Amino acid sequence: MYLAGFKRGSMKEKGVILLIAVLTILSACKKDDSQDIVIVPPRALAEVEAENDATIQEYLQTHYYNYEEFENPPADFNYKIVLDTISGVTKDKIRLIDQVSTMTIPVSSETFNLDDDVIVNHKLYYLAAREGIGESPTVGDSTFIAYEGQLLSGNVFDGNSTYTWQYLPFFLRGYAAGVSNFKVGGDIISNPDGTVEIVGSGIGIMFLPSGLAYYNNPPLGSGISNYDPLVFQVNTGLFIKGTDYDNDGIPSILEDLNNDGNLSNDNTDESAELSSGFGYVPNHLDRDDDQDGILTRDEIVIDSQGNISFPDSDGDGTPDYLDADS
Ligand SMILES: [Ca+2]
Ligand SMILES: [Ca+2]
Ligand SMILES: [Ca+2]
Ligand SMILES: [Ca+2]
Repeated sequence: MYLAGFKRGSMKEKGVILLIAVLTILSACKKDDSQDIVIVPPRALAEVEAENDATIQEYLQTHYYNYEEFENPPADFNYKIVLDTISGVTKDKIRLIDQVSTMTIPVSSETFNLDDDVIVNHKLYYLAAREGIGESPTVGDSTFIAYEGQLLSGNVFDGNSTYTWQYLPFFLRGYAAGVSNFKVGGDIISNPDGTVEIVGSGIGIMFLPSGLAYYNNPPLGSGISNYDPLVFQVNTGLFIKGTDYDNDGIPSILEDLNNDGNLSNDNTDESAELSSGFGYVPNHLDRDDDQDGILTRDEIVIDSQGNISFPDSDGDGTPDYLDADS
């Protein structure tokens, strides 16, 4: 699975994360050993974004999907979104560009180690072919989902047709954002062959510019080239509302302190972690968010209704769980 940077599992120790970071660095080094090292700096974010957006728009203007099958499903319909070119006999089909919704996501050039320090708005295009009957996950939730990733050329590079749990912050930023637009289903039906179906699950598709995907660093051997826009089709089955991945009492989405939809850039104790050799553990994975030796769970109050409050003992405006000196 190329999508995953991490696998779901118990990731309670900071050491595990550090180990993953080390392994990632090791594998990055290995890649370079086998060839002459030519370091090509990433292209400017604004330039790539404009180019990707034009490419995606052109695709959306010239393609349609099998919306008629979704409107009047044949008995044996598999509820897969099929994309095709508009031409000849299909010239009257409704273009994707007239059916998609968009969301705008600011991306910092820092994300790709560019030092021009700019924020570039990226457009993500999405469409629900079948609206789910449930609620929508946030970008901080675990979702039970089936997906398929393809390039605009139609080449499929990744996918899983059965539902698996994905903790969205571990996946591509654009993918998590796209999924958060879709609704999940309801009851679970177990099939004799061990697979499950979710009644009324959501079925949707999204088109991501590379700045919300792999940019200049696609997985080796994936068939994805640098700066390729990606298309993901998803079937959203279930999600865990208020997922609290580090189990510190605070739902992951509330650990996105700067509220930018990216959970990996909120790390209250970053300087303490780096100086103590712990590595970088963002708040949504950190059980002691201020590194003061008192677990976050013991620095917040959760009442019998599940409401969370954040005491600020020294009244300095920083709640105790984010305050290393109180
Ligand atoms: Ca954030
Ligand atoms: Ca931390
Ligand atoms: Ca935390
Ligand atoms: Ca504290």
